[in-house]
Amino acid sequence: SSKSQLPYSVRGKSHPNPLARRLFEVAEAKKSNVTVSADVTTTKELLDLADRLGPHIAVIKTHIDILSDFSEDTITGLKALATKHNFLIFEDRKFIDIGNTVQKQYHNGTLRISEWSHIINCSVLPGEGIVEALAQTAQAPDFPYGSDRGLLILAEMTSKGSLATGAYTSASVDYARKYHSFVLGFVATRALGEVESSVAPAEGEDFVVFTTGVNLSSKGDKLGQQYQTPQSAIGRGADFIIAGRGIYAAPDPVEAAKQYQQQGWEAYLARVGG
Ligand code: BMP
Repeated sequence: SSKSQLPYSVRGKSHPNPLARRLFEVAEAKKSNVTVSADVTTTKELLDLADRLGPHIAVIKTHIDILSDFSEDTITGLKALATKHNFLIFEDRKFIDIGNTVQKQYHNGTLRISEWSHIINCSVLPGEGIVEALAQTAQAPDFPYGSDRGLLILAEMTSKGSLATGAYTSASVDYARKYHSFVLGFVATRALGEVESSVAPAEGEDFVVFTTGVNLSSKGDKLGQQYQTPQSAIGRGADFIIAGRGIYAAPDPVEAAKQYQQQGWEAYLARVGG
């Protein structure tokens, strides 16, 4: 956004969304814009990774449905570590269905995502109703988790041949603007300020950009993933960089997390001129 030249501390103070304020505060306090994509398959590995990497990350991104042993202990453990290390939790569930279904997938259900995940995301393939439905659930007067929840719209994807382009990406911006009290921003490969939208921006609009597919040592994988470096992602407008295998599959994940933290932070400082 046009705000991307401003320090997180400034954006955090003026942001209308309480969770965005918290996100920027966490980044500033820990000097980290790293989200680790903790794509491991057991609760023990997940909690162990979260505890070891916790000091170096702003957000942990989960795919909770790849755990072979998801239970109450997963939720309790994750929540405790988020408090211990002051990071936020982002369940990368990519909701993509009619409003009535996603409300049930988000709130209650087997995975109880609304109970423990600060940030969720969705595709706008189904149209505006998906965003409306998730916002309605999280903003209902009897929603138990208050204003501590927010949505990222999956506006682009990093995989080869992605169809999340053009009119799809424009609609992502439209719905983000229309539901800006619940939408924190985007998962995208760049800032989307220039994307054509049929909805006018609110005054002071400041969407947060999370960029996946960040890796320091690889260009991609054999299944179509395409990587860029922290410098490249932040130069293109990422506010938070998301790295998975680059960190958790490194010989020493803690050292790798520190490296992404340092490079991500230096690229951010260079961008804001600090
Ligand atoms: P890795 O850094 O190991 O390639 O992992 C990338 C992570 O980001 C995965 O969890 C994947 O599901 C997610 N992701 C992605 O790679 N590209 C996208 O466009 C959107 C994603 O959520």
